[in-house]
Amino acid sequence: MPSVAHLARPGSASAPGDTEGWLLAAATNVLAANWLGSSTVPSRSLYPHQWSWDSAFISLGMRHLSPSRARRELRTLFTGQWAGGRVPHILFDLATPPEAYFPGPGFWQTGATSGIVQPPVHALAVWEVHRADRAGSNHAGFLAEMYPKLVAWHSYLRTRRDFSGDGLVSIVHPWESGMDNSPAWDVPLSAVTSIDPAAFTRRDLEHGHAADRPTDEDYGRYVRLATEYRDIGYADARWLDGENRFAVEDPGFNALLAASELALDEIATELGLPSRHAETAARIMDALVEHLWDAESRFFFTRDVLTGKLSQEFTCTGLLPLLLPELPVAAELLATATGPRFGLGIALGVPSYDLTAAGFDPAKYWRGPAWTNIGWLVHRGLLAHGEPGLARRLRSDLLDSAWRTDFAEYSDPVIGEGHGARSFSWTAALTVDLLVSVPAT
Ligand code: 2M8
Repeated sequence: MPSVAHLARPGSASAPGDTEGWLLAAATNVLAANWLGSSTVPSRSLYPHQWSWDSAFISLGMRHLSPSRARRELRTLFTGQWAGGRVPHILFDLATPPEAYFPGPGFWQTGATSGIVQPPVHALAVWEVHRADRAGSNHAGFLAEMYPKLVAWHSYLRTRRDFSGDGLVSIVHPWESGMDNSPAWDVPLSAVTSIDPAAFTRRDLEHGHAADRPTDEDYGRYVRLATEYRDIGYADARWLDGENRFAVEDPGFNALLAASELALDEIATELGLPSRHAETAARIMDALVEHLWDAESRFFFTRDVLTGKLSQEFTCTGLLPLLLPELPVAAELLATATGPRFGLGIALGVPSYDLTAAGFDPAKYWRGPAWTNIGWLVHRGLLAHGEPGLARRLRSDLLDSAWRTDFAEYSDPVIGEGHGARSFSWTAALTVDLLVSVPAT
């Protein structure tokens, strides 16, 4: 285990009975053990490379322990940025054996990255990392370095991925949502022909329980989509031509883009630059409400761009617009969040799927379990909408879960049992942030 001495916060040594101090030290240990030298792996076993949105969440916790390392995490990720602004969802550690993860660099054929993306949490992370250590960040020229990269990243999404023309970004693969196996993708994915599972070797099953992971048939569809996208050279303009396509507007992805535009506005102002980012954020929010909000269900659904249809599945991505402080339907969305479908205030964390749905499964990947990153985002949304009591309860659940499950990748929202990888980086990092950022009253 690498030494964590240099990551310890001053005054954070735990005393007898100091459970939060103990938890902070344990989370710090996880982050130290998962550090590769210039970035952090989500998990040593299951995910041995750098993942895009994981790194953003990791930096949000790391900023309290070592702001320079948090900056390094984000800067490393952006070394994988493509010329057109795209930030790939994986930056491969080429020293890791190719058989450690599938699909690896040999599959994507782009050098050291994948070709798809993940939700744009990065500007928000860059801004928070900067705020944690303004002097060090200014000295390192962090904001000035990151701002044009972030602008190019958002511009790629907003110009190349607005397939409907309605001002919303589409994802071309379930993996792009970060919520891979969500029931929200079942209908659009059913139009995709699965590749014969014998044609590739799943590495995820070597580490996770097969019953908790996506089925072979769905995995074959993931591989089919990635192959199709790769084979047109990742050319978004050509994506809607042809068969075996997936193009979906995801409320969580777009809400994070809007929240990140608000962060870009703060960054531009700090740099003394003119900014239109707040207007852009407002336009994305308006498009979310106009096209993905269902007033009768009081929920944001995903929209299949190929059929124009809204999904009817209540999945946690529909809660993420709560991140937007000006959201005009926040009260209605909060009513859904605290109702029987998500049980906020009663459930342990934020369930990834409707507790009342026939297909709810508390252990299956993104089909029911609670994930710390979603809990952290909803916690932020609750604070933005004047719900400190609910936020406090959620914070306490998230910390409790991290403690009991050894920083599990995800957990059962009913009985609290941990699932997936343990010593999972974003669980540890966001635990640090919850411990340090919000007073435990
Ligand atoms: C999971 O996704 C990867 C593919 O990107 C996988 O299943 O192999 C998701 O939970 C995703 O949100 C996460 O970023 C990634 C690494 O933690 O794992």
